[in-house]
Amino acid sequence: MSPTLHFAPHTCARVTLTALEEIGLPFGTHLIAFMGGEHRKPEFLAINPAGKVPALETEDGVIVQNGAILSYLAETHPDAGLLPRPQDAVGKAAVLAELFRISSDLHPLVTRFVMAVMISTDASDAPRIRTKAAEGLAMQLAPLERLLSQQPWILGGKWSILDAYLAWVWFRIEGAGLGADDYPALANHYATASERPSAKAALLHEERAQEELKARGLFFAPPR
Ligand SMILES: N[C@@H](CCC(=O)N[C@@H](CS)C(=O)NCC(=O)O)C(=O)O
Repeated sequence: MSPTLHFAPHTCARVTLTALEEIGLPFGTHLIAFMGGEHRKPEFLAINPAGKVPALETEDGVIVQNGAILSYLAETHPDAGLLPRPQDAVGKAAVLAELFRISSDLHPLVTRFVMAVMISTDASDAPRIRTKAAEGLAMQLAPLERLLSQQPWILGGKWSILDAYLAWVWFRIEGAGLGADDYPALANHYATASERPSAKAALLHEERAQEELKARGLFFAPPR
């Protein structure tokens, strides 16, 4: 059975799309139209009760959470080179630390920075939420900027799916107005990561999805 990815364009599901493209085996996609409220409909909640993409249906069941999906795919496709697989506890922890740095520290800040209106019931709070998120981002991005000015990829000399995750983070925050001037290494990392064939293929899935959304009158271009 080929896996099926439930996804929406511009979202963090892009990271899983990139991972599946990197593996290179057939997979299906199912577009979740946020503007149509499909992420809150019973059909999708039966797949992911949290109402979030990505959700990957596999022969082993449904896997949710980017970090878990990426670990699962790296484990089940060891030759795809998604993540290194050190055998020692410290090595494993080091890879997990980078994964959690992006998924637990950076990713929630992206939501606050890009879509501050989703964080409070009072829309007038949005500028303060965004300012605070920008502070948090500056704190989190500084060490990554230093790291990537010394090495091409997060884990050293070799690309990993963590680079695709960071590239998505950059895509969202830079598109939503975070100034790139202080982050030349991050901007360069994004440009290089975007050249990878799997990254281009993931964007093609998104483009097709956007066309479908337009045809259904459900197109939405969020602040990236
Ligand atoms: N921690 C989750 C976050 C997933 C997430 O927040 N997905 C967003 C798109 S980037 C979503 O589906 N949002 C819809 C919602 O929360 O209602 C993961 O890494 O998979």
